[in-house]
Amino acid sequence: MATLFLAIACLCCALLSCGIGAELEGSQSRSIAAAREQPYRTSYHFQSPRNWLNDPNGLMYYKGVYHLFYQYNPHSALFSNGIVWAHSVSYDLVNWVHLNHALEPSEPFDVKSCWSGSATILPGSRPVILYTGIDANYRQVQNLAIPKNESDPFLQEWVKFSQNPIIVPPIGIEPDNFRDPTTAWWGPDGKWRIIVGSWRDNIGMAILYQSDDFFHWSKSEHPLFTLSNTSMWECPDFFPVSTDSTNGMDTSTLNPSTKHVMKASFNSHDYYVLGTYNLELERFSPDDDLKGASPDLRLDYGKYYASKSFFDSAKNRRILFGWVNESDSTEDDIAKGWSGLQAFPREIWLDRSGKQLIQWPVEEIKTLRDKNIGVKSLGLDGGSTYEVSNITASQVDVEVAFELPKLEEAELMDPNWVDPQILCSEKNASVGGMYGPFGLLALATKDLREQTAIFFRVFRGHNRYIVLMCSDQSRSSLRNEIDKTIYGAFLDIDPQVEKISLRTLIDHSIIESFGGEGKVCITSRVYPVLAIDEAARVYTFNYGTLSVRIERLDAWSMRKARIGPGESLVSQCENLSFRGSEECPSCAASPSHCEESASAI
Ligand code: DQQ
Repeated sequence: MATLFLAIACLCCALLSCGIGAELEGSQSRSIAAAREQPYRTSYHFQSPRNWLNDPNGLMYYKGVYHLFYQYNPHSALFSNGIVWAHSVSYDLVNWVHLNHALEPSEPFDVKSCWSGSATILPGSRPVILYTGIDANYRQVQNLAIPKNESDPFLQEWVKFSQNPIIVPPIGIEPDNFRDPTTAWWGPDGKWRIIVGSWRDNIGMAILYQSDDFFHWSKSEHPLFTLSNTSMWECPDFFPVSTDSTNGMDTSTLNPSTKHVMKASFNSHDYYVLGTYNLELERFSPDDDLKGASPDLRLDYGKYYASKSFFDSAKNRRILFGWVNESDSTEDDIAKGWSGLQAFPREIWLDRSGKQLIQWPVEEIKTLRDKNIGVKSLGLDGGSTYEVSNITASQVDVEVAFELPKLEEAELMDPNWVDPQILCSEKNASVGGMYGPFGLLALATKDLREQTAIFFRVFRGHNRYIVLMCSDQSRSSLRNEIDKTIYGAFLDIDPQVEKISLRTLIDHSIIESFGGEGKVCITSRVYPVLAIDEAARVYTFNYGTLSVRIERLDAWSMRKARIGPGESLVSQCENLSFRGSEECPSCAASPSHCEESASAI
């Protein structure tokens, strides 16, 4: 532990002695001016200071520190060759410090780019990274990197294995359809296994590899999973979830109380299926069909891609990160000077039904909660809105639960309404129904000319009620030239026994919504022209003819997370209570790589 504290102290001193802290803080007026020039930068969602960002990579918890690596273009706000693994560290998944890039294109096996991959912590607490290199011939090959110094909890320097690549595209697979190795899992037979995403003859697949030593890998006879009529399977993730608790499990856990999740990113979405993994037979048997279409389970029904999970051994939970792209134009991204952010980290576990996953923002988000507004038992008549006032509506965490007193009067479900996204578009927020639309209007102007409606509708089906959840961006901005797709999903709850709950994280240009206590997640990106900063408002609304009741509503103004190169790890540590009796380090030395740390990003 002493080594850890010394290492932390070194890094803090590096940051502090560079004087970056002062530069970051700036004067209040400067930051207000910056906010006006950059109304879409987020306050508590992870972003890099500038340029292009995409997939989260190599997530891990190591020696008291969370590591987020991510795809990053150091030269532009757009994607191009030369992608690196940028690297940030955190004590709490909320506040982050940017470090030097962990991997940059440099060798024949990754000279064009260092693409996505994963971290595995080998026995003896030894972290390794597997990543896809784009080689000199634009082939996608799998490479290995190890930390230069395992005693550094920040894992600042990485060494590429001299015998890379360790896996090349197999016969029959095009060299540009072979990427994104997963975290490895270890079997009782002493073998490591990974999957690599691929595609051939219109079939997406997770190709399985095995190894005795992590260096030599052999391809299994058959892929672990295939799916016809999809695009390339990117960023697969394969992990166990517990059937009898909400605790997370190490990726290698396999016992009778386990189900496995197979997740892949394709057709612009993150789909998953639950199933049973038989290690001896190397078979994954899904509980349901995955079709790559609307009835499939998705981690998020909005804008969310290339997600990756990891097991957090500190808190026995599994955590998910996902990339949220822009919805504006390339020209806008160049003008903003940046593109892309990470969704707020979510804890992920199996629902009691065993039929789907639940996701919820990690509990550490509560450290950012500031002023609270609470409302109890409020009736919302048809056609009414209610403003949640006296909060920072551009930067807020809202939880609300609705009761429907006369469910039997809900309108009838048409059996032809099978696609929830189409239904949300046809019955958007301006189309009145009986029960619904009701929900929240986020990033709205006072006259509601700009608004993003996150709402529900409830229908009466044959022998059950059907709840639809939508996120309607069609009026999110007075600007036209941005993607305003309306998203939607069916929410598997019974409104006779459960309240219809919604939690929404609003952060300037991102709106992350969790319906039914995390059963459905919908993330959207919006670019209001007027509903920015202090001018933004948040309302609850009910445009159905039947009244609904807000059982409770809580909204918290959110503080800004400390994300940047100049943040002091010492002060971050001091603000945390989860470290219990452990003392925070004191500043002792100033390491030589100080300037590099500051200039890397
Ligand atoms: N992004 C990476 C690839 C991956 C894709 C390149 C998914 O490795 O397949 O930046 O967004």
